[in-house]
Amino acid sequence: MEYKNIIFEKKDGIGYVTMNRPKALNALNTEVLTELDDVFRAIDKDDEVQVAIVTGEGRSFIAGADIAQMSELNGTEGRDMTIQGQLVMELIETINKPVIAAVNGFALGGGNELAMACDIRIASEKAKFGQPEVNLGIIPGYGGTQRLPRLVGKGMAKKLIYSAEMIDAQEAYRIGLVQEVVPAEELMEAAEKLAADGIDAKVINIHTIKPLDEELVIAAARETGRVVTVEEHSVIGGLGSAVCDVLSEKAPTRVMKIGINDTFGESGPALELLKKYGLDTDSIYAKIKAFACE
Ligand code: CO8
Repeated sequence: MEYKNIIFEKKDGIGYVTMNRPKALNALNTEVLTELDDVFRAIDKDDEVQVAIVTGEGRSFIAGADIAQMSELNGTEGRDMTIQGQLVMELIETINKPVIAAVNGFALGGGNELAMACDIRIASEKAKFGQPEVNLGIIPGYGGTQRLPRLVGKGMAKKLIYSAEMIDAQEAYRIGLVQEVVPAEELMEAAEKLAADGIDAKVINIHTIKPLDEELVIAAARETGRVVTVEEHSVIGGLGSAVCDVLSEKAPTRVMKIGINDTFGESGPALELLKKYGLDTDSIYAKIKAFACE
């Protein structure tokens, strides 16, 4: 497919997806969503791409769904565009490769939702985040009502969604929406460094590490009969890949990532799963520590 609104390049194992509709602050219309769907399907299948980085051309990452287009849609078309957006976010979240959002500017509405569908978010100091949909009489319909609370907690997610407040990169970092803030001129370098760590780590089981969705975790646990936890922030490099590498060679099991709070909290589905399979948190934790020491 020939792209009009995005640029796709690959270099040294990294696939770069650059949103390229700067006059509309890279807003997502149905054509852009179709192109994103195509490019992420291609990335998923492309052996030359091990990690993807999404960023935006100009002063915006993505300023949301295209308001001009939305205002012209009838109810059925509006529903179709909502579902199309949801499917693109789900695709990004579940492809077989890590996806890093390098947020250069506005990440609003559907733009923040796309950033949240990525595995990791690095922000430029100039980035701004928000879910301003309520100002338009709609909701964060591309999955933001689900992904935002998972990242920042229910209370903070509701505060952001109800208020439509726009926050800066430091505040986004403080609440856990982004994992790193860097000066604007260092953004791509920082994202590339993270991507290169992922490539070096040769994470074999990234597909099974990626799912955060409880349903997927439960399904995979049923399939494998085993649960191994990996600390949330160590998907690329560090403890996560160490556990991955060791387990994939030494133990015939698949590795999953579960939010650390789910796993070690006093209740929750992950703990129930551990119990169900006769595993206790202490032994799992000891196992992870042992692998990390090797
Ligand atoms: N859609 C279409 N065009 C946009 C958008 C957008 N989301 N955002 C900005 N633009 C366009 C502007 O219309 C303007 O175009 P033009 O030059 O032709 O007039 C150009 O980009 C530059 O924008 P501004 O002049 O407004 O630039 P400012 O620096 O003054 O302001 C802002 C920048 C603050 C980002 C401002 O443009 C803004 O508030 N944009 C809208 C942000 C927003 O509300 N986003 C949420 C959209 S809704 C959404 O994402 C819903 C997703 C889920 C849908 C599911 C349905 C249930």
